[in-house]
Amino acid sequence: MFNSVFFKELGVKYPIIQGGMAWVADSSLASAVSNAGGLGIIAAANAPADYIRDEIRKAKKLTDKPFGVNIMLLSDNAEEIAQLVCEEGVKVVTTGAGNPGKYMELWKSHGIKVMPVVASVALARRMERAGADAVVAEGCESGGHIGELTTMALVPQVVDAVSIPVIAAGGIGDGRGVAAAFMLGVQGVQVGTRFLVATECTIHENYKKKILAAKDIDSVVTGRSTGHPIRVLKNRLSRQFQKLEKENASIEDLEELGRGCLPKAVKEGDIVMGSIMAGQIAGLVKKEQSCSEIIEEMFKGAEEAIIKFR
Ligand code: TUI
Repeated sequence: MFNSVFFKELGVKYPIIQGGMAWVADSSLASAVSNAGGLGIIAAANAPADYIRDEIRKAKKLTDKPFGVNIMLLSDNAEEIAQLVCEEGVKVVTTGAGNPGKYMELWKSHGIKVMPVVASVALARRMERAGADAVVAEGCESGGHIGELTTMALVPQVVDAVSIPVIAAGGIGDGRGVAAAFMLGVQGVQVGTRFLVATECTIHENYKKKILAAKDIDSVVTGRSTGHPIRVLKNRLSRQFQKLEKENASIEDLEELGRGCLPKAVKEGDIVMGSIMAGQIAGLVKKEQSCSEIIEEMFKGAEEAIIKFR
């Protein structure tokens, strides 16, 4: 039912992209998603170029299907990673937390399919003009760095504003979410939070347990005052962050508190003072499953949701 021309041309069976989750989305997760018929993504985040090169090479050994790399544009080495994906023959690039305009020509000249993540109509339009192959319209239900608009409000406005394919992200965790997103006019979905608990996701067990135990209202947005709003699950760190923001702490002090907190949660399993980035849909995620089970279940559920209303 969900036959997307765009994904078919990419050689991807199901129109689903795995979110480029910083410190989480490695070659294990990306290759598992690609092998399951989705589009797996390795997140470059703030990692050194040599590490990303190794992850790309590992993924090539683990899957013969296409996969992509997410470039986090706030990173100091974004430029280096932008070059690296060309050298390594990566097929797809997604970007986050900024405007990738200055790299577009380079990527297009290497035949890379480029899908910037956008949080506004204005950036979607600019990306289309710059030659993007698709845009991922990401609502603020998402985990991590977010924009202002919800998925329900952002996605149809982006769909109306551009002629390239649009992929919906933010708050999509099961078949009903996939079906709803398609009703808004998209050609695919991007899913992050549900893949956090995939068996092939290598994050610390404590992080997975926190996602599985999360309720609907357990996430909060911190960092609005720094200009980098981040959605995380509530814990002692998020409460300290909120307290400092209320006291009008300086950006330097807030950045100091947040530094290194994501790997602390992802790698060390410190769920008290680590940053547990997750979307609002975490409350819906109730069991650990393989990437294949997650994807098959989501598309079967989407078909059922649509058939119900025929
Ligand atoms: O990028 C994300 N999500 C992320 S990146 C990340 S790592 C990080 N760690 C610490 C501080 C900041 C980031 C964790 N989660 N999602 C894609 C996304 N991009 N969401 C929103 C945006 C966005 C927002 C504003 C993209 C562009 C933009 O404005 C750019 C412009 O020039 O208009």
